Amino acid sequence: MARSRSISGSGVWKYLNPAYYLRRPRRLALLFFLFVSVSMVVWDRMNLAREHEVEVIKLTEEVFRLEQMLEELRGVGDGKTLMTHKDVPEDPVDIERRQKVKEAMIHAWSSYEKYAWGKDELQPRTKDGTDSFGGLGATMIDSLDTLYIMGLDEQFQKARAWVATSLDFDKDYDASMFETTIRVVGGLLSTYDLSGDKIFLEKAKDIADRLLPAWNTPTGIPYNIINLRSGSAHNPSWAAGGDSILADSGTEQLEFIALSQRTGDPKYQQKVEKVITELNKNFPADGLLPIYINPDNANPSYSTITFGAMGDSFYEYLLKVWVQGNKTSEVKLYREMWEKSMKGLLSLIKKSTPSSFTYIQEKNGNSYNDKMDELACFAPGMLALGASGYGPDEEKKFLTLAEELAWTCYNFYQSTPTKLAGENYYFSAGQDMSVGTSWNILRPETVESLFYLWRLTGNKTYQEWGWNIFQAFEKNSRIESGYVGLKDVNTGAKDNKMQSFFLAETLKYLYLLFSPSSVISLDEWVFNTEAHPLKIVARNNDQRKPTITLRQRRFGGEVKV
Ligand code: DMJ
Repeated sequence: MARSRSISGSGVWKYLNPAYYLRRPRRLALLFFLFVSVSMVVWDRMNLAREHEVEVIKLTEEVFRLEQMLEELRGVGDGKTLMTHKDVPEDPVDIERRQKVKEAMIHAWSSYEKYAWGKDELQPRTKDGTDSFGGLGATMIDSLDTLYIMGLDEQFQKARAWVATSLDFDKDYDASMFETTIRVVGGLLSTYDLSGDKIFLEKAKDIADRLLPAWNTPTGIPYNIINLRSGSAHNPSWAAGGDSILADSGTEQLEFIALSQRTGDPKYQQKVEKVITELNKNFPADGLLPIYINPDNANPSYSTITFGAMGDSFYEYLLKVWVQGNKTSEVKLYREMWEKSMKGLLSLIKKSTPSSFTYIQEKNGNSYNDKMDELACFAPGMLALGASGYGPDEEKKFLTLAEELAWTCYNFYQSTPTKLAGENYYFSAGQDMSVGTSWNILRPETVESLFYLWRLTGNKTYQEWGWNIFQAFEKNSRIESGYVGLKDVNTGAKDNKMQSFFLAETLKYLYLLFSPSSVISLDEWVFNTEAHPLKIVARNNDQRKPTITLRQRRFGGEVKV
């Protein structure tokens, strides 16, 4: 009795006894119904949670991917794969290398900021600055677009503030109109094209107006030195008989045409185009001009013909004005002159022995000199850029020549103990190449050509060569307070200057060598000789293409596309 009372009496235990339900089928049904309902609710909740989880994971991945893209747009990728606009996954090695180059730029820039703020150039070993260009903040202006392209926003904004408040061109200083044009006018215009910020255009106009009197000569071929305050111009005393230098006189077309396009004032374009029409009057069949030209009668003086110092960028600009002018009939003359010059270049091509390195000789009258400047290493890039304007056979021929010359230039670096190139090389029979002037001042020409060849052929070898050159700079030229040149590439002895073109050109081309081709696309931009990209827009009288309106852009945006 006591036992049965305890079971039947316990309210809980009786519900666990199956017999209880067998005797009460309705309760059994209710219980079954309850069980199914609860199970369904639980299952539903769990499913929902799982779906949410998947959704959250997807969203997190998407956020991560977008963050990566944003980082890349700002130029601060962290080694993760990014799809380019063509949906081609980016090589993680490229991203890593680009990051390393960017870090080099940060080091160069912060050293300049710390020791030489506002000065033309940093002297890293004495930790001070020097005004080698008259106090125009050459490194500051030369660096603006590199900072912008690399997405170094904070540094860019600080430099912009300096330009707005402290950049003053009213200087009683005899400036090189060539250096001032390519670095200052070019740097400011490029930054305007990238950012849409009017302050850069205003400043570019200010300095260009100060340079304009240099073209007031009987022929329009400019004097190469001009006082920024008085406008009084002359040629350097060391140039033959007061002549103008070919490269200095024929390397302003891109910048001044761009300025006319952006201001709507034709006077800049008129001045610089007159130089070319004047030179074309007696342009030789081989398109090669000596480095000294008389500004009074446009006659070339008996002097060296070279694709190196003092000749180089004249030929570069003949091609690039054609590119800048959308390759239309308006600019046909430039292409024609350039093609003539390339015939002349072919006549200077020779092979070394025993290793058959292709090089460009120099010429004086009828005698040839087996010497090539590292400066002439811009030529492979130029040839690659211009090759596509020829028919298929010529295109192939010039592209092949570009690749052969690039190999020679790369070996200018590889052949020295420091793996950095000297300033020029001699080619004696049986001895291939040997360094002449043995300094290296952080020049960009070879990496510039590697950049073009990589962009135009897609051959990764050029990236490898560029990376090796970058590492040699890191090893030999990087010091705690910036980057220095070498007095001698054989010993590694250091000089005391961080050239502004190291930030404007060398590091920019290296960065772009490891960037997707949509970053400063060669279809939309043309680089001036100081590596400042200028947007290709319709020429003023070209009706075929609508004018592209430059507009204010978000920082770092639209540089890529
Ligand atoms: C730069 O100022 C320009 O590239 C110019 O065309 C040649 N010299 C330096 C770099 O070497």
